[in-house]
Amino acid sequence: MVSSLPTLFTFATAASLVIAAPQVQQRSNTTSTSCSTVTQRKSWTALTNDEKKAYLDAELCLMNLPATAGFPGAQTRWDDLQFAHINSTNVVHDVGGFLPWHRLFMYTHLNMLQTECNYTGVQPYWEELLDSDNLTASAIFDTEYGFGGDGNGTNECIIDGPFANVTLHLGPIYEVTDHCISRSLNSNAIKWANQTYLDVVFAAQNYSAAWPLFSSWPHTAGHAAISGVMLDVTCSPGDPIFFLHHTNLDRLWWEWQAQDLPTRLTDMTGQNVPTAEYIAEMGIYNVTDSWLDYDGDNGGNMTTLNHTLSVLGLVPNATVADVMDIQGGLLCYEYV
Ligand SMILES: *[C@@H]1O[C@H](CO)[C@@H](O)[C@H](O)[C@H]1NC(C)=O
Ligand SMILES: *[C@@H]1O[C@H](CO)[C@@H](O)[C@H](O)[C@H]1NC(C)=O
Ligand SMILES: *[C@@H]1O[C@H](CO)[C@@H](O)[C@H](O)[C@H]1NC(C)=O
Ligand SMILES: *[C@@H]1O[C@H](CO)[C@@H](O)[C@H](O)[C@H]1NC(C)=O
Ligand SMILES: *[C@@H]1O[C@H](CO)[C@@H](O)[C@H](O)[C@H]1NC(C)=O
Ligand SMILES: *[C@@H]1O[C@H](CO)[C@@H](O)[C@H](O)[C@H]1NC(C)=O
Ligand SMILES: *[C@@H]1O[C@H](CO)[C@@H](O)[C@H](O)[C@H]1NC(C)=O
Ligand SMILES: *[C@@H]1O[C@H](CO)[C@@H](O)[C@H](O)[C@H]1NC(C)=O
Ligand SMILES: *[C@@H]1O[C@H](CO)[C@@H](O)[C@H](O)[C@H]1NC(C)=O
Ligand SMILES: *[C@@H]1O[C@H](CO)[C@@H](O)[C@H](O)[C@H]1NC(C)=O
Ligand SMILES: *[C@@H]1O[C@H](CO)[C@@H](O)[C@H](O)[C@H]1NC(C)=O
Ligand SMILES: *[C@@H]1O[C@H](CO)[C@@H](O)[C@H](O)[C@H]1NC(C)=O
Ligand SMILES: [Cu+2]
Repeated sequence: MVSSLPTLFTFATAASLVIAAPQVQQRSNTTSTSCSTVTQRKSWTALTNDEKKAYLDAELCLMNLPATAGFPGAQTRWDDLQFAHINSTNVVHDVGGFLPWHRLFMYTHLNMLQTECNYTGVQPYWEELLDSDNLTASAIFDTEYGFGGDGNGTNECIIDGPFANVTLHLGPIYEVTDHCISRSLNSNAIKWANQTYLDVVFAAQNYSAAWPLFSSWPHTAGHAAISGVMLDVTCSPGDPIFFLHHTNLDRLWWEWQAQDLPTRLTDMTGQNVPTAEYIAEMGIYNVTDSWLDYDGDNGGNMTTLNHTLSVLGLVPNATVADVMDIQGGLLCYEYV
């Protein structure tokens, strides 16, 4: 019934398909003490052309601002942002902190757009479910009000849209090289974002069961469907579609949390180091003891609410507890 998974980004399969209709509860407002101005996050297709243009221009702005963080090889603020992901890859994938860290990373990216590029619009997401039957028809590939289309030619560089001539400086994996944004659209891979797989994810009754499913299916879907830079486990944030994809994944995690908020605002677990198989398959670095000393899990090998989330200072360190509620102390947004 469900197809096998590609190697990259995957490490778990569901034993069985259990179909359940997601039912999102109204959230209680009692936990949100310091969230007063709730900003909206919207589907790309819900933005006006002017709003789309403002977002695309803000991304280009980050790509043109000079690097300031001192990260090796980084030349632009876009590189700085990408480096935070590259350097964290081996502690934020194949681990329980995968979803919380990427939630903080989405916050970091939007914060940079707002504070450094004067962006005042919303964070959009790519509603992949709606494109799961016809990838190439997606509005995100529009050449004027989107991210441009497929790669073309030997290096699969994109050749149209606002990012056609962008030079990335980091990647592949840990290398430092100049290269284009590449893509190689895969209409089969986007099917992992379809309702069949979402039903399995949403049937999971706890975070322990849910996070590997989120990672395997809706997560792999967008990465493998775009492919090229997006399929590079460390460097995928080089393609701006990454942020629409991961905001969508964040939305799905939130909808899952919202099915049982009293429990799921604090439901956290999962290994805090990737499996040796994952590290070997991805070709990423082993996790060092110095990081384990700092991870906040109190010497244990499982992710706790006290687990440290770091984007290397692009925003201050946070804990998993800080990002469990999208309308908690640090975060203040809703999905519409
Ligand atoms: C928050 O909840 C309280 C009771 O639980 C309710 O009286 C109040 O109207 C709610 N406020 C908002 C803004 O929804
Ligand atoms: C992170 O970057 C530093 C250089 O700033 C490097 O020494 C270290 O090996 C990197 N770690 C990982 C896990 O990529
Ligand atoms: C943002 O706005 C400020 C104040 O108007 C301006 O000085 C700055 O150049 C703007 N930044 C960008 C990247 O446009
Ligand atoms: C996908 O959408 C495109 C553009 O709207 C259309 O030309 C094509 O026939 C569609 N393909 C399928 C399989 O529905
Ligand atoms: C690549 O670009 C050439 C020239 O613009 C075009 O003729 C060709 O159809 C493109 N191929 C793909 C796969 O998009
Ligand atoms: C990219 O470069 C080509 C060739 O110089 C040019 O025709 C095109 O307008 C450029 N596109 C963008 C978005 O800058
Ligand atoms: C989702 O995609 C799988 C193939 O990966 C297919 O078997 C299944 O029928 C699709 N589900 C829906 C609802 O289209
Ligand atoms: C989590 O839920 C799954 C079913 O989704 C169940 O099999 C498993 O025992 C539960 N694990 C814990 C730790 O509660
Ligand atoms: C964590 O440590 C416990 C106790 O040593 C062990 O039983 C368990 O398998 C470990 N879990 C992982 C994911 O390494
Ligand atoms: C990671 O550690 C394992 C053994 O613990 C070793 O076999 C492997 O070569 C190491 N990988 C890297 C990339 O250092
Ligand atoms: C929480 O993490 C910090 C380091 O980030 C550590 O010093 C502290 O002991 C941890 N607290 C608990 C209760 O594990
Ligand atoms: C943030 O956390 C990282 C570990 O993830 C640690 O190396 C770093 O020192 C922390 N930064 C601050 C300012 O505490
Ligand atoms: Cu990632």
